[in-house]
Amino acid sequence: MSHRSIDSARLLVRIAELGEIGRDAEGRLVRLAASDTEKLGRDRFVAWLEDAGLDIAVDRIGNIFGIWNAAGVGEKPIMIGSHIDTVINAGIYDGCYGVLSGLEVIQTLKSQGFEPSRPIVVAAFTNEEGVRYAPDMMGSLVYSGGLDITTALKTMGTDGTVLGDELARIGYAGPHAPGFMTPHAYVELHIEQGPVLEREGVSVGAVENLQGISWQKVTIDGDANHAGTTPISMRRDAGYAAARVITFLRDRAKASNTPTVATVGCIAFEPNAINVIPSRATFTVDLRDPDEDRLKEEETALAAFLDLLSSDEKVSISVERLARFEPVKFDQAIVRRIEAAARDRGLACKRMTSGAGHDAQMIARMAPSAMIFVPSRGGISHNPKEFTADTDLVAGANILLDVICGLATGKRPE
Ligand code: HGY
Ligand code: MN
Ligand code: MN
Repeated sequence: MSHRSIDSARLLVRIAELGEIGRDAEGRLVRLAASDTEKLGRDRFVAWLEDAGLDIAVDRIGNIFGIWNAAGVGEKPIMIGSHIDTVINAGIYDGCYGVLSGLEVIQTLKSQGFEPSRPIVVAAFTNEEGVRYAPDMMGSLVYSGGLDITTALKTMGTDGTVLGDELARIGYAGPHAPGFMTPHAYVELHIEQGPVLEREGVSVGAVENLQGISWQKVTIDGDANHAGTTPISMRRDAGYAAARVITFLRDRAKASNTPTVATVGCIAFEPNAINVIPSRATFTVDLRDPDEDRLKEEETALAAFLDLLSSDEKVSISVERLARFEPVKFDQAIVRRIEAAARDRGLACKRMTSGAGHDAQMIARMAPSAMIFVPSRGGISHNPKEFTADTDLVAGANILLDVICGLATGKRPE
């Protein structure tokens, strides 16, 4: 059976080129949401959309859309999306692979004279990573009505900036109301960012659900005091208390025999001096579980431990919620299309749960959505060592092509 195929060279060249945009003095890839480096990435993506002859729209939260109004203008479009913002010292595939593959699919179909029954759109959502402005997946959350746009634009970043000001400063505070196009269907292609596909030698993941996410910021206040003269029994040591939380979370997750994961990714001490007992420790807690009840149990257990700790260590503890998303189930019909497309191409395919958060979990609030995964070498991501083989990148993009063809004609892929 002959299959359509994307222009693999064009896709791979663009992934590599975008992966070089936004590197800092140490060569690290850092394109935090609404930053100057992210603007460079946005500008490059918009230039590619223009080259492809697409209509371009930007909404008030800075989401960028390339629209192929081939038919059924104004009808619900088929949307392909992901993100081009990154974490700190990122790999080059997370998010960018899905956005550039969406553009590639549209350009391929246009060049092959394909006549879709409805518009096809590629989207780059703002602030998927949530590193500078919490919560993560913010642009797609606002787009799908999960967060009020005015509230989102007022979000204060970890650097004291305000998201709305930064979007205006980089020229991406667009005119369109978030949600101005309701997708007929949404498909996101993404690297797995985990070890499963590679370990099982499977080329394609048909992602049928995504785990719940809980982000909190914890502040522990004790007393600064002299590191040499203060007896252990007299200390109100915020640093030591924070360390007890970190080990509590790891020990609990490890002992749980469930998929529960817990991460303390950011931590800061005050006054942060070698010979001063920390008066304050501020850190983040990222809890995840595919089961909502278990995720709630983890949050309750943490709260109880913090209560115990505050009396044990004579410190005061406050908690701020940064993000909370329940587990999401994706659209079974689209998942079946992904499996059929892999089968038709003779590729092994496995149904999966996503451990990472993605824009698809937000767009699933407004349209049938699902995801396609391709293997990550060593399961590594959010790390410059992030890697997916070209053959897997191309295979995933061709699966996306087939799924979009099927959705755009209502029929199975050719
Ligand atoms: O946090 C996540 O899972 C995603 O990378 N934003
Ligand atoms: Mn991502
Ligand atoms: Mn990510």
